[in-house]
Amino acid sequence: MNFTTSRAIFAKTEKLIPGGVNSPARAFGAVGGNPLIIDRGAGSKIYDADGNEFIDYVLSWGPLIAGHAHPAVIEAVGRAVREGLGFGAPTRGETEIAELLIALSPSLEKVRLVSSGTEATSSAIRLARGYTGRDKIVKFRGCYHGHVDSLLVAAGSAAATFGVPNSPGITAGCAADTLVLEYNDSEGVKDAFSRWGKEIAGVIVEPVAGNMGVVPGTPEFLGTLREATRAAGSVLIFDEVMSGLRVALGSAQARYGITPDLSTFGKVIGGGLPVAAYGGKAEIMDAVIPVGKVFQAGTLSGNPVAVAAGLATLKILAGTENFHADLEAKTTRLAEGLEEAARRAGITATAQKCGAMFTLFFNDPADRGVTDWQSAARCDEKLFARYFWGMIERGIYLPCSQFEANFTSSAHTDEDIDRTLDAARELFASF
Ligand code: HOZ
Repeated sequence: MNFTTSRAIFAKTEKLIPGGVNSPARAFGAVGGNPLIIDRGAGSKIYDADGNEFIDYVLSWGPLIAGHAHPAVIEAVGRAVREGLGFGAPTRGETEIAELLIALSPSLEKVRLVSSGTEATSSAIRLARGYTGRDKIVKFRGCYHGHVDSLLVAAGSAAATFGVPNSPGITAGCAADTLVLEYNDSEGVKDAFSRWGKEIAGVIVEPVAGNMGVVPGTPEFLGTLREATRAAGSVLIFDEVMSGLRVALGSAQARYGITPDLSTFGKVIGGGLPVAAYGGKAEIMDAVIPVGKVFQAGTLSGNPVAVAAGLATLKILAGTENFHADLEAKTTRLAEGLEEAARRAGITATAQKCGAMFTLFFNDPADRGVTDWQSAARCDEKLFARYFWGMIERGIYLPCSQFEANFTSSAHTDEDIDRTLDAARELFASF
């Protein structure tokens, strides 16, 4: 495959933008080489600056659950653009998307739109503190909640990929009220609550972790969080930026049957444009300004063009029979097929999935799968890098880190899955 044009453009970009990327997850830091410059996408495929075609399992890091440039989404965005790019005033679309999101999500009584997952999680944390009048927040090692100062401690995603557990620039004071516990460790949760329960404002957790690769929370762990927070009067926050509307129409909270007090959304609810949200119990949400005193604002919050993309996407999900069941079946065939291809070649790998997200972990043979950050960190990243580039050479575009989730869309066909599995079989046989 020829990457000459991508290389030339990236060489220039590197001089203009730190690392040549506007977000570190895209930097190919863990796999080496240069990121490809992507020109366009259609359905399940993307095309780079050299004209190479790839089946895409990044999907803009999750939002494109209906594939690239879905006609209904493009039509809705085009219509919105022609009516004006933004007003800084309420619009009909905001009412419609709030109504639909609340109808689909078991825990939502009220919701506030923002523009990024980071804004959603930082607002939810502030709200939990403002509502309870307490300071401490619990997070879990390997979970990532955007680049919120107080949560960028023992974080997953690019922070894990680049080995930056705590970023310079975050004051000790800012992170002092963040308690870091181990994911899927119910005893650790019980212990922390027995010591500090009455000081804990909230617990934030990815119910299906996607930022150390896909590591589903166990029902027992998530149930323990629900019980412990309820007993202590703390706010349970499900960060569903990645899992929201993807692992089920009602998100992870419906799949697990556990109702958090607050939830954050992003990615799928924007359909590829910048929409995110936080919401939950009306009593807590009414602590937000202008009803309450907890401040949060944004010029682009609820932008009509972005909302049009999100709303069109939600209507596809809600209006297509068996949307999630079909997508999950496709994802299962792919994930299990990749694991089987590795096994046949004598390579230890475990495919973990939930709904339409999965990760093939090149895990330590001594571990029974990946259940927390420790077992994720023991994976063979060098082998992952060979897998990544081998798949690129075969026309398959994967997330460029062992610690990220792969995503599927309704645009991925059975033929796409077959081609991906054929590529993996050929590649693993060559190792
Ligand atoms: N939240 C994304 C993956 N964990 C990162 C997206 C990006 O940086 O582009």
